[in-house]
Amino acid sequence: MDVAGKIAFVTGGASGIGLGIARVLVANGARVVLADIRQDHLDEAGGWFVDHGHGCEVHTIRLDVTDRAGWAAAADETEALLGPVDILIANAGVGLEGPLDEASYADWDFGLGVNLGGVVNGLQTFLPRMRARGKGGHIVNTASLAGMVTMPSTHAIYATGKAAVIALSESIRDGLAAHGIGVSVLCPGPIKSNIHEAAQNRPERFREGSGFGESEARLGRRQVSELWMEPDEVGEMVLDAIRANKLYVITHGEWRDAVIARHDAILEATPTTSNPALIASLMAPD
Ligand code: NAI
Ligand code: GGE
Repeated sequence: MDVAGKIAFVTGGASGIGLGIARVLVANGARVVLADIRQDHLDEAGGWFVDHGHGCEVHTIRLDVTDRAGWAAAADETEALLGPVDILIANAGVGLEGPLDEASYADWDFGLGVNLGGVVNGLQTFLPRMRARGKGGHIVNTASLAGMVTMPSTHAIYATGKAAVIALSESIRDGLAAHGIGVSVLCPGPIKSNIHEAAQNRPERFREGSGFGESEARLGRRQVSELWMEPDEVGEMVLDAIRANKLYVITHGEWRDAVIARHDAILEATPTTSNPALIASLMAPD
């Protein structure tokens, strides 16, 4: 599908990759809602579009992607102001990391709640609306290369959520294709962004008992490297994936050997023997 004249809803749209995607969509004729938990990011990003003559094409909504009632309200607000959503970019995420031994339930709930739950809530909110309208659409979920390769234990929560976003995106594709809705999963390597601000993006209820305080404070002092990719370049890759309904968007080649190593190990452990009747036996009767 093309994006000109379409309505896009971008979570985490007020910073980094989400903002890069939003800029590219607007430059190509879409109207965009930036949905984000951070009011400071929303004000700055909204101001940028006004300054660049696109104030009318962009609307900002404060949304915590773990808040299901908030999702319904944001979808209603979007429909009332701009019209029904054609493109969902479920991109909001947090780069939490820390020693596995220190991880508490608050850290697991925060990491999986935002990075996986945010994508689930987006799908549950917008799929029925897209379906009822019957005009198709496209869903882009932001995962990470960290969901494709074997990660160190400091990133267990992050990798768990991102691998799940990849599996979710892969498995919904056939069911959504039947309704003319495309699906892409974005797996970036390092991109210039504010991902180091995880501590500032942690909703109040996930703060008590966190074991990641020290790691999050250290991450907060990390500098963005000039080596990392510009978010607008990611936006162009996402635009191409929406237009051609490409499943995987992988921004970097640096982890190619790690992808091969993981898939080789999986194949190595997979028997070559099989009983053709076995898979058919799993089908439930009508
Ligand atoms: P970012 O921090 O610059 O942007 C993320 C935006 O999401 C922020 O504006 C933040 O306020 C918002 N956000 C955080 N929690 C939220 C919540 N509960 N509800 C609504 N909005 C929320 O970071 P970046 O890097 O642009 O991250 C976007 C996505 O890209 C994330 O899912 C991240 O895991 C993923 N990613 C980032 C990579 C990178 O190198 N920057 C690489 C691979 C994946
Ligand atoms: C740029 O900063 C980050 C971060 O702090 C956490 C996660 C990520 C980027 C990304 O999702 C990717 C980078 O490609 O995840 C990795 C983080 C560390 C090592 C390897 C990663 O992916 C293969």
